[in-house]
Amino acid sequence: MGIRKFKLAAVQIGGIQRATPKEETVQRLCKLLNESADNGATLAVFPELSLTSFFPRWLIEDQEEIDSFFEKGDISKGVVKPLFDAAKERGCGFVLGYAELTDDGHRFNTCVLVDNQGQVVQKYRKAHLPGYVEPTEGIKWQQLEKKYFEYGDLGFPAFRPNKEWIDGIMGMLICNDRRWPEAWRVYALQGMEICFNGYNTTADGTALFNKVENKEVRMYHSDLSTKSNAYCNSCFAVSVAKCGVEDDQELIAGSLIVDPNGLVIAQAKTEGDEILYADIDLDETISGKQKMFDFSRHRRPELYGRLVSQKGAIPIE
Ligand code: CDT
Repeated sequence: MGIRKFKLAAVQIGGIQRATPKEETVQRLCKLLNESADNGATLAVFPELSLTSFFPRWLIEDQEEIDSFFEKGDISKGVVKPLFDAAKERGCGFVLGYAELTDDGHRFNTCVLVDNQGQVVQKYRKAHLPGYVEPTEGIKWQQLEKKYFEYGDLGFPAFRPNKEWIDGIMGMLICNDRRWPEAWRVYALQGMEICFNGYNTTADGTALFNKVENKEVRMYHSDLSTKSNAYCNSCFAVSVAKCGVEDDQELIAGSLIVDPNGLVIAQAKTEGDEILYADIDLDETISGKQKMFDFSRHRRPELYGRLVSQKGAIPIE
């Protein structure tokens, strides 16, 4: 029988510089996983692109250089193996974001959930890719995720990990996905009780996105997305940042763990490596799912057709 109550560690990490060897970064992650386990955590959640700098900020033309940011084939082998070994040795699973290059040449912004036996339980590939395919002229930092990655092709598959470990229904999102309520709802319609989301969100969005999107507003949007979607889907939500100054560009921090009422259980205070802990009881999701958000009694799918039949807004005349 698995557990419904467990200690979770949200492992915020400070910037990873382009020049840092991956082996060094993996050692840093191992140390943080070991510290999480020392403090009783059963699961440690790392952010999006936890092995490298956030390379979509640059226009890189050299294919070998692009490839150096990706992990090819089986993620449990190669440079990340020490983290898998640590998970098994310490009985502490993890969620890890990385750039995936498949054996047949496809590229995704991916994360995996690895259990306490060091086994990959589930993979998720980012569905909502922000930014552009082509660089924007006249700005210092690009957002070229649409150039380097393909759209995730796995949908939003909720999953139960190894039932000898945590007995709950989980889902994963990556960064920009957290801003799209549809993604959360598709998971919630599969009974999701906890959602993991890693992010790399640049602090200054005023040049490329919206002139009000300074660091403070971006932090607010990040919190708001996590809290509101946790509440409306009656699930725990764990949003974890790669943050601080990375290759001269600032990323927001503010990692947080939210309960099914949308209330913050823990939030990061620093802009660097910091582990947040929360005692999760998955049964706390039950009341919301049986009352306010009892989908089977209250949802009106017959009125929601536009959600799937239409992509962009079509303003009325
Ligand atoms: N990495 C990532 O997805 N970043 C985006 C920045 C786009 S700005 C709205 C994010 O949604 O945080």
